[in-house]
Amino acid sequence: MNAESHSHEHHSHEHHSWAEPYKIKMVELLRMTTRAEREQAILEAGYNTFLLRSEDVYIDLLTDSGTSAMSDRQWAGLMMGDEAYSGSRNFYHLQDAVREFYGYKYLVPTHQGRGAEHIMSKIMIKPGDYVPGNMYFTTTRLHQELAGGAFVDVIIDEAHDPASTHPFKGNVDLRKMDALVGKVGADRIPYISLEGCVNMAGGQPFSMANLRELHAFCRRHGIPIMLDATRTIENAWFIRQREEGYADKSVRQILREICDLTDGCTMSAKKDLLVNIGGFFACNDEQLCLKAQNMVVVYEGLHTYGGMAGRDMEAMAIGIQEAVMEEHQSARIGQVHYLGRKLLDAGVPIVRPIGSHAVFLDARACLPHIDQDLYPAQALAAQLYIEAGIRSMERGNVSAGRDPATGNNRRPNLELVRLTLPRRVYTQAHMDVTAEAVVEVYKRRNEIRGLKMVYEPEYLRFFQARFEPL
Ligand code: P71
Repeated sequence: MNAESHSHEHHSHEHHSWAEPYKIKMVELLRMTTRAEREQAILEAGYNTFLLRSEDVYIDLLTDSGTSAMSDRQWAGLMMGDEAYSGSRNFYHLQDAVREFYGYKYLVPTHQGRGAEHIMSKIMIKPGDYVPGNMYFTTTRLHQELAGGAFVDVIIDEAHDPASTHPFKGNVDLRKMDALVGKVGADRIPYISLEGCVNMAGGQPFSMANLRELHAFCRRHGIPIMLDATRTIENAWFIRQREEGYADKSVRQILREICDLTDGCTMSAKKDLLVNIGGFFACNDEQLCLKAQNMVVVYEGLHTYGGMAGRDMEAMAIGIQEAVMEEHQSARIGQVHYLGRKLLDAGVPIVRPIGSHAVFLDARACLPHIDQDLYPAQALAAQLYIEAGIRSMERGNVSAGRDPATGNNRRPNLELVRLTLPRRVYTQAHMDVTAEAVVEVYKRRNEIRGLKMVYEPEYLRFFQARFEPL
């Protein structure tokens, strides 16, 4: 099955437009800069796009995390915030929405995704445990390691190949799971962490068929499946588009079907759920919930707010309802694919198939003359900023960090620059400008040089590392 086959794409265009199902009520003015100003700004930022001031950015494609536009209904929800320390009505609204749309019985709110990961890792992982996952995510793996666990990658090989057009590159390789159970024993595997629209693989979904197989395998071995639900609604949309038997099911139904095959989740609500801040842990097991509730009061806040304001929980409850709307997902992912197709048509190497939340430039293919330890993706992201004031994010050797055993850079196969689209924020003309800028940088790729890392923090180095040009 080819996910990008032409007949398929024409079909979806003929039957429903993916134009925006909203209109614009308020705008935020952007500041334009000169090339000289941008050269100075990136120099001061140590060639790290995380260290730029947002006022120096024209089109901000750093992340889709907390950067989406809330609707008028969500803003109205903010005014209904119940800021009581305990038992806020907004908590109960959120719990009802999570029960209705995700199906998990128990909800423990947290300030954002990594807060939930911290709590889940602490209550579920014992030192010496192994935690399989369909590719690492930076914060997820760090919390697993800090709890004494070791992450084990069990995603299919295709996910590590930017050119593979497998329609479900987020799938788990059951042979890798079986080998891990054979090697360490199921009792040293506290859970498998399953991510939808796998971020580090390029926003690649898993299939329902794969999840069903994984579910059967895990039941046999008594291993819980903990979902990283951050972009699961987007994953549900891909299942509807690509998987046999799902064209007539709603995103909402598919989401429930996914969650019903899992035991709980962590959530960064800053993505799918259309809010600027928030997250949660959810599960079906009462004992596990009690442990999470007890841990959340140590690190986040009381178990009915977990670091969020009441108003944030209300905006999230409303965001869940908007996120499962078909026309929302179709416009959201449609816009990502519009940008991706422009770059493919121009011959720029990107991760295929085009994913959910971003277009990922293949920096290794763009800049084969730069060794990976001179950080080609970091250099490419800096050049894109200088070219047009567009901010992107390195997702390669800097993000992957060092192997704790050897101390060497991990040198991942995927050396990528992520152009991430906030939801409901930018226009088609912004996509055109972005594509033109990427093509300009690509044309002069042979002149781009690598970078030397001159400051390296201990944890999650990509956020604060500084570089100098060679
Ligand atoms: C993204 C982010 C934000 C981020 C985090 C770390 C490095 C760079 C950027 C956050 C996620 C995520 C998944 C799948 C958990 C988190 C943590 N993504 N799981 O993509 O994508 O959530 O940021 O709310 O703490 O830019 P959190």
